[in-house]
Amino acid sequence: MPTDVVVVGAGPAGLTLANLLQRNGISCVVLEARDRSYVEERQRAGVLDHYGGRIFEQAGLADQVLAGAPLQTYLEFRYEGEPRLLDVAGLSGGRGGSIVPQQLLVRRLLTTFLDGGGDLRFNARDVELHALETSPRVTYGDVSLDCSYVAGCDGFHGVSRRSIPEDELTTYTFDHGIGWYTMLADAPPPKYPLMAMGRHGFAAQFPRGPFASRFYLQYKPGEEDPRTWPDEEAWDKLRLRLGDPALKGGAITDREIVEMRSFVVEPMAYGKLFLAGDAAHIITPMGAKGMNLAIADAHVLAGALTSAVRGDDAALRAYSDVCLRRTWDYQDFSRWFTEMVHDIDGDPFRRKLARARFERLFTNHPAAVAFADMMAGIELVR
Ligand code: RFL
Repeated sequence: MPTDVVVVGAGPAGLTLANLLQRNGISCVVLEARDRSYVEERQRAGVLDHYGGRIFEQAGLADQVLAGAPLQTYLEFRYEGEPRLLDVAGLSGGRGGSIVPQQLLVRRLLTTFLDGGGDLRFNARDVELHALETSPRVTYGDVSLDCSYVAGCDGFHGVSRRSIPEDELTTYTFDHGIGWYTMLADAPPPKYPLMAMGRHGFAAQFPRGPFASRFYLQYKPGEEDPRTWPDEEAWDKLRLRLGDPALKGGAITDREIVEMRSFVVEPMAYGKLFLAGDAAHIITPMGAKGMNLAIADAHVLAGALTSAVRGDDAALRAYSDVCLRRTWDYQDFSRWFTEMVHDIDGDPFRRKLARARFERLFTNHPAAVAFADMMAGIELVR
């Protein structure tokens, strides 16, 4: 039996889409290259923005997805160790985000989809997409699936974007010249997400459950290699940059190097293939928009596919333009935020600009409201 939609990838984009399609009565099969435990345990983002939360609420999935999630109220900044609290929820008229670690969101969406009778196939290796311009077919191993549409939700390294002829796409990339060394550690979480800046560089500490924190340290790619830093050196850097000499080092359970790059591909569609999430764009983690953008794409795509299956493909034709608007708004916000909190090349002029930008958040109400509005997420009615 042909299915309406084959969804490639079971990350935040693919699982949001699959659940929304299921709710709308549209048949779909989800193909995931990895096994269930890998997908459920991959730690990345930590905050579902207000708009993302509303998507699940409107779909009647709030209980399944948001249950018990603490609200994000304040952000704490420290400039050269000096603390400042920004009431992001208050400034956005109560539109704070929720603390939902990505692996918890994925686990909950997976369970909801499967409990609803969803068809999700793990370990689907070597997925290939065929006849995307006419009658799409998706194959893996010796399985072949006919479908009306394919949703490419398989992340930056997936097969979907690569299945589009290169000359059909325009690619935009930007290297921010900033590296992050991140460590997940058994260390009491801060009361609020904490970001520190100053002449020693950026550092951050974000809550990851009741007993753990994820720490971030800026480094200069090509000049420094944090993998050579002994743990005590990393803890010392954190104490200095966070202005917290009493910070206790705990067991480090995960380390990662992230070089900040941005990427956008246009259009986010080719024939009957539609890209969503990291398959179409990568954004720096500043502003916490990557996962939220993936969910927002999936929301728009679910509505458009549902209408198309029912005979009206106008929204599907507009899908790429609609999602790219938000993508570029978030890229702009993320770059703006990145420049504000990082010490870029030790450049004194940039330091002054970053300081002015930061101070404006605490002295100019419209500027603070604009910041909080982007943190809450953009509702796309324009
Ligand atoms: P994902 O999560 O990469 O999921 C893609 C899924 O597709 C599968 N796959 C395939 N399946 C079948 N066939 C193939 N050929 C396949 N190739 C891949 C993969 O196994 C996977 O299960 O993409 P998606 O759904 O678009 O979601 C995007 C988000 O994961 C991503 O934007 C965020 O994690 C980015 N991000 C953050 N976002 C935030 O909103 N807030 C944050 O605080 C935040 N912090 C982060 C981050 C990303 C990070 N890294 C590691 C890139 C922190 C880090 C360190």
